[in-house]
Amino acid sequence: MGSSYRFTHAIVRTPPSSAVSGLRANDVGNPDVVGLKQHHTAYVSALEAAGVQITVLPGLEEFPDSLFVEDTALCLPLGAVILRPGAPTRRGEAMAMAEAVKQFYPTAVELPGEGTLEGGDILAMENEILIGVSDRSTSEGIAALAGVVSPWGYQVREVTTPAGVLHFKSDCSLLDETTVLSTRRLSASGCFDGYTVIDVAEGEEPAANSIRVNDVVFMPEGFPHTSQAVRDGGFEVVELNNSECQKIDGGLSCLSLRFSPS
Ligand code: CIR
Repeated sequence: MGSSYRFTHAIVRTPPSSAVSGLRANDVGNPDVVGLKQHHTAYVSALEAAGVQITVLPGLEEFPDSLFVEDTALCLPLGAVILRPGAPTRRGEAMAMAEAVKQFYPTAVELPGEGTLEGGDILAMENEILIGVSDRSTSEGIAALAGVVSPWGYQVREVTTPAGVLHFKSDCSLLDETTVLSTRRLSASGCFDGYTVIDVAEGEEPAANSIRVNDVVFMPEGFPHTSQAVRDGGFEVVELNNSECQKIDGGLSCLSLRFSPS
């Protein structure tokens, strides 16, 4: 138990200066790169303090969104899969990540077929993996992943991402084996029936993208009602400033690949 949130290692990528041109659904202004890098440094320190050994890769200037490493690979205890991002400008990021992943998983496989799949749509629980179809991830990509992870003991369940939401995990996070944090617009679909759901407060939707790492839940700063609800659920919460990342639709989960190879 706990394999879905107990991590020994993580891979991150320093934000490139080109992140000012990162993809975004709504333009609320460019991120401040100095602030983005400071927040990233604090994020890395926080993961280290939670007991994770971090590999920091250099930013890729030719890929403005390359700091969002979560979208490029899925690393489970028994194996890793190099994904195929649905955003055409992000395709090359996955191949750039393969080399780093293979240091930990020598037999990492590339997602078979032609479907697309971004890690932001993948919520890996203990025995099942929920994957949201989105503008970035297709049913074909999800079916291909299901075939790869089945021998590793996981069942994949295809679910839907709310309209207008970038990724499935933009709206939810795993808190422990049986508990998720979710926006109401997502949990209303019934996809978490059987799990305990802690609701994100109305108007605090970006707080849904939090991460449980070992004994801590990392949450973005500025969402007091939701962070209190998570604390009231018995979890230790550490808040991190993610304001610049949010301008290019990035949450805390996107910034790392977290894993424990067995
Ligand atoms: C993108 O649109 O692809 C980036 N600007 C944000 C990616 C966020 N990744 C994630 O939620 N896993």
